[in-house]
Amino acid sequence: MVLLTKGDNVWVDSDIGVAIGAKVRKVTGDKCVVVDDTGKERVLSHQNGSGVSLMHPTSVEGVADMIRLGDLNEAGLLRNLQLRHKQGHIYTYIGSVLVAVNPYELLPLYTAEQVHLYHGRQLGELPPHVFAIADSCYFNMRRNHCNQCCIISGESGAGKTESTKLMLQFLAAVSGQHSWIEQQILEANPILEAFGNAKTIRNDNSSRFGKYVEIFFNNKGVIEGAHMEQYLLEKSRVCHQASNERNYHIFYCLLMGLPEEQKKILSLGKAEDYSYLNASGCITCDGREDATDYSRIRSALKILTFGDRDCWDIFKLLAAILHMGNIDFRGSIMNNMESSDVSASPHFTMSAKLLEVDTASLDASLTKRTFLTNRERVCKPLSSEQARDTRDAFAKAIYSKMFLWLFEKINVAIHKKPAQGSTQGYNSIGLLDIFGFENFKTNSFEQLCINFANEQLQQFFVRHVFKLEQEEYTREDISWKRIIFTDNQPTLDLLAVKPLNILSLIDEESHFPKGTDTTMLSKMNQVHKSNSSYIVSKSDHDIYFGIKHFAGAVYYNPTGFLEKNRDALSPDLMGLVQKSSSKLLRLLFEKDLNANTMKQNNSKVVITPKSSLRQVNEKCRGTTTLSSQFRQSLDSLMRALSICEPHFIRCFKPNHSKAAKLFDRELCIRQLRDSGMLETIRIRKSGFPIRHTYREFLSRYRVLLNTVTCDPRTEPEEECCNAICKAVIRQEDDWRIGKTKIFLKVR
Ligand code: AOV
Ligand code: MG
Repeated sequence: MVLLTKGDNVWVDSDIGVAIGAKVRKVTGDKCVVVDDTGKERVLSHQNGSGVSLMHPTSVEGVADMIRLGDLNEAGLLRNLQLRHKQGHIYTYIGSVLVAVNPYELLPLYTAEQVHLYHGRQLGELPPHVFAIADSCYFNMRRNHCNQCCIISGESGAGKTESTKLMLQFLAAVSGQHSWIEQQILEANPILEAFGNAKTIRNDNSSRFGKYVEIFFNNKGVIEGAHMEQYLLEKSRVCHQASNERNYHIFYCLLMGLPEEQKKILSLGKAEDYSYLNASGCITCDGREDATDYSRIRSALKILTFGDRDCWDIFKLLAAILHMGNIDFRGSIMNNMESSDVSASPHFTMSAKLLEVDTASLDASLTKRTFLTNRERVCKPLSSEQARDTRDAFAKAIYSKMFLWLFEKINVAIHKKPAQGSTQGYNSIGLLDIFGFENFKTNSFEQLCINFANEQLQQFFVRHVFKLEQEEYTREDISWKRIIFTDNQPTLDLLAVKPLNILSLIDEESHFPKGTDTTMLSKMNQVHKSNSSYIVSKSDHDIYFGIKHFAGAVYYNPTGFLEKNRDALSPDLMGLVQKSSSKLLRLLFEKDLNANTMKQNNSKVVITPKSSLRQVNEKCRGTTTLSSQFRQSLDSLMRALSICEPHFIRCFKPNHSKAAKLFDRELCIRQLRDSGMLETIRIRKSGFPIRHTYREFLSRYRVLLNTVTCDPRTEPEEECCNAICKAVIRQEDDWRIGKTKIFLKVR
């Protein structure tokens, strides 16, 4: 045991496998009493004191930039975050990466004075803050005339969406015009959150879609417009929620906020009345005022050019979805085949009325399904279970298409094309707030897509921080300590790059008429059994497969994968939509309807009762699957990000109870590990993050050059740079002269 005296700060072993800080209280003989950071008293002796070491002074008080930590290990990072969290400092830097720990309470950090304070300051000049990152984006954009992006990551409930809103608030404030367009951009949020966020067990306001917001600035640094991209709304939530979770906020807001007379017209009652809302055992959400939110959403809709008529049409469809959820079916046997009938109910009649279709057509399209093959059209009755699935598929489709339409309409409102010929000088700042890594008890197709997106972002981060950095040092031929880092490329290869990768296998099987979830699984097992990122199903009866993600292994249940990926409505429902008098409903399905008509015209239609259900062909569904759409939009996102100067915010969730001032060490160490923070810090510390070409450097720091020793008119630029560094920077190790650039360390 190291020799200790009273008052020493030390590291001692803890039960979660990472050392914890402690203070020496008493030393008697070979025994030593310490109190650890959790307030627990321990007695150390020679027997159990082997893991004890003295704490570096930087860890005692904590540092604002963790690059400065002397104890550069997990314990050091963890204690630093914990200490700062306790002191009310939720923000900490790792070089230029911001770590934000969710405070779960309102802090007085986001006032107009704070905006003013952080505007125009260098990163690190003031205490770490999300505004400092926003200002850094703004400053770099204006100085370098280069688009910026900020990638905000972290697990569910860590604070990504709140950080995004704060960034936006800051940018709107420094843009300084208080213009209509700025207000519109800010007001888009309440709408998107109402329709795209829900209470989950992890987060009372969980975003169930990803978004990338790009804000356009003119050459005076004033906001001119914005564009938003959305990724993969979780549509299953419209029909089912896990226990204690809620459907999308908008449903509850509608039921609580809509004036009585309008509710009457839509025949709406209480949330408890609807099976799409009452099955999860959770109707209200602490801290949310659904009625107040309703007015907030109404006014936001107005600001974003949704007229009263638009709103009424939206509400009608939302009401239709709720009524549809209450439609039930009775099973029966018809011609030796399972079939079903709609049970008569006011909900059924109301659904038809709100969808503006006649009851007979609605009935038929929910209880029968037509299959088009190349030669014929076959109409099969559906069992009551299949009819329920069809009903749910319709409700989900209406909702998700409505969400897309809202997005598009908002984009039209906030997008202002730069005036002709003035595109020069326009730059943008993009903010990415995407769903975090997910690993639930049961993981399905949605989790696979979400985790795939997170792998891509992790790779982007890894590439930016590690790979590109190392490559540049090699290219510039400068010496430095090589860092071993975890590269998640093998997992990405398995998911989407290698031939017969997981996503393409899923896609292929979705197009294959005879494909089922089981055939898909057995192909995956067969092709990837020896891939070290793949976890093969344990036996032929085991239905799970696993993927080793950068943030841990996830086991997926492939049941429903193909159905979800095909993402197609029956031709009967498409026909129903086509016949509807509701303009909005037809508009939502416009693209699908066009595609569908083309298909119908191409097929000769013959009805033979013998045709099997199996004879489904992909021509009757859309040819683009959900996963390929998602991949395309992610690809274009990655391309967009790759031409920006990136900034990173890593959000941390301090505890699972949404409580202020509570820091769960075990939860936080996992997040530190998953996000590769220790490696980030190591590379930042050993690397040279500031770099300039010789010319840039000279033009900036020429004043520091003692022209007696080195004259830029006669000496090469390289020599002059070196001379400046020698004169100004004391430590030899703090700069490097590369082949074309000069590299500097941060201190
Ligand atoms: P997420 O976006 O990362 O989760 P949110 O941004 O929705 O998480 O944050 C969750 C909740 O934490 C918020 O509703 C706030 O109550 C609280 N919170 C977060 N950041 C702050 C802050 N800076 N100040 C005060 N409270 C905060 V998800 O979207 O579930 O992955 O899908
Ligand atoms: Mg969110």
